[in-house]
Amino acid sequence: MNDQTLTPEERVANLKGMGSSRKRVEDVRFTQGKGNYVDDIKMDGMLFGAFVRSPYAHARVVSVNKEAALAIPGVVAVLTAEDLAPLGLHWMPTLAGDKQMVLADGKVLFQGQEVAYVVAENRYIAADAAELVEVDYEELPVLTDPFEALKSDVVLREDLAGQTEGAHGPRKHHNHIFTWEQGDKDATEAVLGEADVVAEEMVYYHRTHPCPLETCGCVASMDKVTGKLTLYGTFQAPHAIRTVVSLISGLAEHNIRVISPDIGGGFGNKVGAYAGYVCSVVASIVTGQPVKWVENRMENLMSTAFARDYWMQGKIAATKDGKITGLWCHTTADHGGFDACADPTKFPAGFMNICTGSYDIPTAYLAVDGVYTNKAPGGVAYRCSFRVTEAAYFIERMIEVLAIKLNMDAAELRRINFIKADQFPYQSALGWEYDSGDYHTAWDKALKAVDYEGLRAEQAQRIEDFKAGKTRKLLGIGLTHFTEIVGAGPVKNCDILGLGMFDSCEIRIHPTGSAIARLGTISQGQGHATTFAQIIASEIGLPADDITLEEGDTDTAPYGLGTYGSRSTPVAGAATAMAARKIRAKAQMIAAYLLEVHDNDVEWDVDRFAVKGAPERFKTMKEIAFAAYNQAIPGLEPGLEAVSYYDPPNMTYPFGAYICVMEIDVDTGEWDVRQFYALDDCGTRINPMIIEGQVHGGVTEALAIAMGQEIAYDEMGNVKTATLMDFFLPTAWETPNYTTDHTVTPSPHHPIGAKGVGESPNVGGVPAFSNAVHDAFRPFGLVQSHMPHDHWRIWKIANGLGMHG
Ligand code: MCN
Ligand code: CUM
Repeated sequence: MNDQTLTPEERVANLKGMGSSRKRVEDVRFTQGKGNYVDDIKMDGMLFGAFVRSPYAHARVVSVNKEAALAIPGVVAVLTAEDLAPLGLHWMPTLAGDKQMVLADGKVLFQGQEVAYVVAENRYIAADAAELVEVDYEELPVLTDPFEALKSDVVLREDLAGQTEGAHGPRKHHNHIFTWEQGDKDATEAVLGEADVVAEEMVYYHRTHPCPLETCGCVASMDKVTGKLTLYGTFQAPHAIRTVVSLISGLAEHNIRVISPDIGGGFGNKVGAYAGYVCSVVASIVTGQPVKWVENRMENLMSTAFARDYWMQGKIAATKDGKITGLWCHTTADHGGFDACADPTKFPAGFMNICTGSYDIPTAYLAVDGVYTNKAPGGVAYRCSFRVTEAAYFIERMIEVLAIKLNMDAAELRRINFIKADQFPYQSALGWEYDSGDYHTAWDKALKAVDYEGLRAEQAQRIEDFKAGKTRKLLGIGLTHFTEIVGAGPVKNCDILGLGMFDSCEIRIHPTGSAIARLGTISQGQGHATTFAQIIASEIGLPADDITLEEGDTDTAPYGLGTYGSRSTPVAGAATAMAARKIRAKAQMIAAYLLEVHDNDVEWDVDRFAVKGAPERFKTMKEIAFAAYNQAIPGLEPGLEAVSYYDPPNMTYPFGAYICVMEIDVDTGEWDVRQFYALDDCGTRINPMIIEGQVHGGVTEALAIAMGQEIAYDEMGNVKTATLMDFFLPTAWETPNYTTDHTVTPSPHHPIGAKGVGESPNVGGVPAFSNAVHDAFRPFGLVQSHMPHDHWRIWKIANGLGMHG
C-alpha cells in the first residue's frame, strides 16, 4: 500500500471517513457478550440497595418500622427520609427548578415512589428485607387528571403551599406549576377572528415511557482513604451528574469521578438524577463499601422519567384556498408529582414552540400550563428533542384536521404552506431561526416514491368496495412533514442548572500516526465510537480504524453536557471537527518545515500536505505525526494534540417526509403497515448505515407509541401498564419493513454541515402512523381520535361510526 501508487479515491476509501458506511466498531464486543454494563461491575465488598416503594398514589406516611428488616442477617442499613434529613439530602433539586423527595417525607405523591432504601449484602437479601419494612399509610384523595387537579381543593404539594411563585413565574393554583407563553396572543386571536376557516381540535399525546432494555442503575464507591467517590452509572450526561453530585453532597468536584460504562439504550430515560443515585452515594459514604443499585423493569416503568402527557388544544386559521394565516395552541402538561422535566432552564415546555412545524405561518401563539398530579415525575424523554415530538404531532394533526375542514387533499395543503427554500434562514412566528431546508424537494420526492396519486386512486376504489360490502378493510395513507430542532445549544439561550450547553472534543495523535479522541458526550447505542472517528479521519487524513474514541469518564474526558436531544452531532460533532482542524493547522506548519517551503506553499490533499504545483513532494499525516514528536520546528511545542469546546451559533433543523400506508380491519381493529417510507434530511451524512439504523429504531419506537404503548393509570392512581405484558414493546414480529431515503441540505453554520438525526424518526413517525389511522376513517366522518391506536380503540372508532351493522 505505497502512498505513491494509490489513487486519490483509494486514499479516501482507506480512511473510512465521512460518508462511508463504516461498520460499527462497538459491535465487536456487543455481539460477543463482552459489553460492560453497570450491572456487570463487581467490586470487593460490594453491597446492594433496594427500594421500598409506595403502593399508593397519594397517601400520608404515618410511620416506617425498620425493625423486622434490620433483623435479617446480611442487612446493613435501612435509610428513610429521617436519616437523610440531617444531611439535607431527603429532597433533591430537579433539572426543572423544582425539588423532589429522595425518600418519602411525610407523604407520597405517586405509586412506586421511593419510601425507604435497604442496603444488604446481596440483592436477594435486600429484596427480602424491603418486603419486611412496615409502612403505615393513610390514603389521600387521588388526582390523575390534570384538568381536575387544577380545580381540586386537594393540595398535592404541601411543601409549596402558599407559594405563588414557581421556578418559571406565577402559579395560578396550588396544583399549578407554571405558565409559559410564546408568540403574539392578541394578533393570533385577531387572525382567528377574521379567518375564512378555523379548525379547532384537542390533540392528546398520551403518557408513555422510553423503556430502554437496560434499566437505570449505578454503583457508588467511596474510598475513605483517598476521599474519592467513584460513581458508575447509566448516565446520559456524566459531567453534569458529577457537578450535581458535588453541589448536593458537598464533596469537592475533583474528588468525584463519574463513569458511564456501556449503556443499553437511554432514549432520554437516563438524563435525570434519581433517588437511587443519591441513596447509593449516601450508603457508600456511610458504610465505606461500594453500593450497587439497579432497577427492575416494573420500577423503571413506574418511577423513572415518563414521556409526553400533553393535552394540546389547537386552533388553526386559513383562507378558503388553504393558506394558513394563524396557529393557536393551549397545552395542559401533566408533570406528575414533581416537575422533573429535563429541559434547558429557560424552556419549561422544551422546544414546543417549534409547533408551527414546516409551515410558513405568519402569526402564532402558544401557552403551556404545567400541572401536578399523582403520577410519576419526569417529562422530557424518549427521542423527544425537548417536546418536539409533541409539537410535531400537534401541527401534523392540525394540518389534517384543517384539510378535512377545507375538503382539501392533505398533501397539497402541506405543499402550499411549506416554507420555501429561498426563505431560509427563516424566522418563525414563535421565535426560532431555521438554519436551512428544502421542503418542496423532499416532499415531491416522497410523494413520487410511494406513487401518491396511485395510492389515492386505490383508496377511492377501496372505499367503494367497502360501501358495496366487498371488503372489511380500509386503507389509510398517513402523511407527515416534520421539522426538528436539535443541537442545544447556543450557550446564550440554553443551560441546564446554569451549565451552558456547549460540548467538547480532545484529540491526541500518537507518534506512529494513530490517535485517541475523547468527547463530552456518551453513546447509548448511537455508535459514536464509529462515527466521530469518521469525522476525524476525513479532517486529518488518518484512517478511522486507527482512531480510538472514548467517552463517559469524567476524569479523562473534557467537560461536556452529554447525549440527548440529538445534540452529539450538532455540538460535539462540531467540536470534533474544530479540534481536528487545529491539529491540521499545526501539521501544516510541520509539513512545510519538513518540505522546506513556506506554510502557504503546501496544500491539503486527503491524507497529506503536498507542495503546491508539485504533488509528488508531500508529507503524509502519519509522517507528520512522527515528526511532531522528534523533529519539532525550533520554537514550536512538540506533540500533536488539540481540544475544542464548541458553543454552536444556532441549533440545527433537520427535517423529513414520512408516509405510512396502513390496512385496517374494521371488525377486529387490527392494523397492518403495508408500506413505510421515511425520507430524512440531516444535512451532511457522516455514516449512512448508522443513520439508517437510527431511523429504523426510531420509527419502530414511533410505531409502538402510536399503535399501543402507554403508561395508563386507573382512578386510584395504580399504574396499569408496568410490565412488558401490558406495555407494548414491538419485537421483530410487529415491526414492518421500512424504506429509507434522503436529501442533503447542509447546515450552513455547522463546520461539516451536519444536523442531528437520532430523534427525527420518532418525531416524524408518530404522526405518520396516527395520520394513517385517521386517514382510513376520514371518508366515514372521523376527525380526531386519541392515541394509542390499539386494536380495541380502533374497533371503537369503527363501532362509533356505525360500521358494525
Ligand atoms: N449521524 C450521522 N450523520 C448525521 C447525523 C448523525 O452519521 N448527519 C450519526 C451520529 O454520528 C451518531 C448517530 O447518527 O452516531 C446519532 O447522532 P445524533 O443525531 O447526533 O444523536 P446523538 O448521538 O446525540 O444521540 C441522541 C439521540 C437521542 S436524544 C435519543 S433519545 C436516542 C437516539 O439518539 N437514543 C438512542 N438514538 C438512540 N439509538 C440507540 N441505539 N440507543 C438510544 O438510547
Ligand atoms: Cu428527549 S430523549 Mo433523547 O433527548 O435522550
